[in-house]
Amino acid sequence: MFKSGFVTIVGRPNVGKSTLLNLLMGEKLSIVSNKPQTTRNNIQTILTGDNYQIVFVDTPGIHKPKHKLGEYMVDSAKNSIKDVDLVLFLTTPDVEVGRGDKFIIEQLKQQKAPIFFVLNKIDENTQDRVAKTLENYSKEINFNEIIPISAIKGKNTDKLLELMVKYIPEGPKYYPDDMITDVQERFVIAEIVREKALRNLSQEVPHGIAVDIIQMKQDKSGKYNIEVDLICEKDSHKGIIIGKNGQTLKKIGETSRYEIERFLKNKVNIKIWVKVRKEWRDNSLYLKELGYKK
Ligand SMILES: Nc1nc2c(ncn2[C@@H]2O[C@H](COP(=O)(O)OP(=O)(O)OP(=O)(O)O)[C@@H](O)[C@H]2O)c(=O)[nH]1
Ligand SMILES: [Mg+2]
Repeated sequence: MFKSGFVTIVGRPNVGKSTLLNLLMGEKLSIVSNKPQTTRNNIQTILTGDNYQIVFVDTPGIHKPKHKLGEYMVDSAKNSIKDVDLVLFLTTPDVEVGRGDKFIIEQLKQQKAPIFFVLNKIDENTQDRVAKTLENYSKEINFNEIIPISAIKGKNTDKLLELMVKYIPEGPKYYPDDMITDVQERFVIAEIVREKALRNLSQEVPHGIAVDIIQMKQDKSGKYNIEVDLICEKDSHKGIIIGKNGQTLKKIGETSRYEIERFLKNKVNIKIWVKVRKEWRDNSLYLKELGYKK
């Protein structure tokens, strides 16, 4: 019997949704950083086994939006729980159920699919804390399964996969075996640059950053010439991104190039232009242009 289904991963920002997705896929497809609100779009990936195919949806962290971009992100995540076969609700050991998670649980109560309570980051928490969190969350809603994991260490994630296969229905293979994602090459490249920017910048700047690919050409030798706009919100941020003697921008460029080369399996030349667009996160037209569509 072949089984297939859509499985969405939801939770607050920074709980490790994208880390878990990458681990399950065995490949990095969704960017990860230690800053909340890293993922901005629903990212669909496809895991095909001998007797199953799971279509995962990684989603932006659900939070209280402060601008139109945030609204788009939260709407994307909320919409992902409609019409799926299984929901993975991810959180971390916090003992008390916070307001953010209470809000998500309210959303989960309004849908019919089975829900797994996946408690991540058990590697950095005591057993006692894990146990108390499990107990408190279980009072809020009836979960079909409760699975403590560490996405970074790959702890208990085999068990999680096994349970997912158990819960998804009998169904067809939706996608060919070799297809692992529905996102475009250009999207992956823009995301890699955004990740490197997030990782090389301090707290204040990253949230207001976007990446727009303005050119991508391959020469005869196969080498890619890529030009991107790195968009920020303030002149002062532009200075921070460029850094002293251009050091920060150089580092963003080098680390991006390295990873894009691995992704494209070809040599890459990358030019990054830093641009300021005041309050772009509240500009509908501009959000559309960047692919954050309503
Ligand atoms: N210690 C520990 N850290 C983890 C684990 N899983 C993820 N992290 C870290 O948590 C941070 C956030 O991880 P992400 O995967 O980007 O989290 P996310 O839920 O996708 O975040 P958003 O996209 O912002 O909603 C990163 O610094 C990860 O390295 C884990 O199992 N243990
Ligand atoms: Mg993420």
